[in-house]
Amino acid sequence: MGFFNSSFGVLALLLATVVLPNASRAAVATPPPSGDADAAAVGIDSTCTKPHVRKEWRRLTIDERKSYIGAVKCMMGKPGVAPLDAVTNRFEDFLATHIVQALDSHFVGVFYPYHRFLLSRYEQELWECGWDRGLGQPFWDWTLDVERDEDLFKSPVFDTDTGFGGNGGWIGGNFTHPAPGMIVQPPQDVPDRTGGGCLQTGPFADLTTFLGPQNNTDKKGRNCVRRDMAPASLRNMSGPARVAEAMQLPNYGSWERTTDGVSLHPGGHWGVGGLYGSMTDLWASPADPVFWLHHSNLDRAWWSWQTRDPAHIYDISGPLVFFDYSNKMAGNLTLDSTVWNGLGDYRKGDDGRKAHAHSAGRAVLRLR
Ligand SMILES: [Cu+2]
Repeated sequence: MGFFNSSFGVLALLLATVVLPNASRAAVATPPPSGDADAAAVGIDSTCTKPHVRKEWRRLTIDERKSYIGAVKCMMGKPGVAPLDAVTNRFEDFLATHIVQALDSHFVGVFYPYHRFLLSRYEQELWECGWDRGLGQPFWDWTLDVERDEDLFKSPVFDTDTGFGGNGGWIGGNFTHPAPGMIVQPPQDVPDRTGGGCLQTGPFADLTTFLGPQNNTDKKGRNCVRRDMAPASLRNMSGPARVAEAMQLPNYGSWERTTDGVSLHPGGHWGVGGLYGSMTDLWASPADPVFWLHHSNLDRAWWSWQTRDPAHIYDISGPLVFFDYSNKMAGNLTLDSTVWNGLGDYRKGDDGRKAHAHSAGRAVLRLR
């Protein structure tokens, strides 16, 4: 089955549908006749002869893994451009963007295109920081780490030397009775959680930020990145059975609603973030660098679903307003909708251009 075996070598499609409809449609050929071949083979963008190859983390060489981690650290050492005191580096520009736009980009139709675009911008920053331009943003295939509970803790993705470090230390409490001072992130309990403390191991041990928790963008105290791994949650929401089911969903509307809210997307977030962890934070989850591997796999899943059926390639729908799946408050996303990443606020009616003005011509993530 192609979803697991294909290398997902493709950014060709990246901006092909919703993200930059006018600029890219000219380069877009007829949708592919069938199957899950890669973009070059199906003629999505015939101008892309050397697609960047996104690989599963454990398919990278050890040197490549270290190089990727070095590129993330490089971003953490570069000045940020977001006009917020709490942003102290380039890595945090992306975190700030995700916080400010969280309620415009989750449980809405634009969820997938928004994150595809953000991921692409992050990927370009990695290249600026020395990451191999032949390689794209690596992904974490959740299905490789769910057979037994211990698989998650032993995953090369969470290696303390050549991965993103392990779990946080144990902190008690539950959804209704959290430990003093702890913020519960998901809307329900996560009984299989195993940690909750600050990230203590690996290349990002003791990582902190002023941004978050949740929608905080003020420069108050620093918070640590927390992990609260929940192996059963990962298995139940993002395991092979859920992926197989998701691939059968008939249209973008059902794909988006199911995988964004119920299965694949929350699975990867809760599997690492549990009850207290950063990854379960709807706003500030990109504080944990492993966010980008999770979302790269989610983007790969979307691509796999898109290329399964010619009718899927340009299929787009879903609410314009947070969780408005019955379209009571606003309409549906279309291929002509604008997608942008920046610090402007969709909810105040800012369009992409105003977002640029809003951040004084220094949009955190510029449309190109
Ligand atoms: Cu997100």
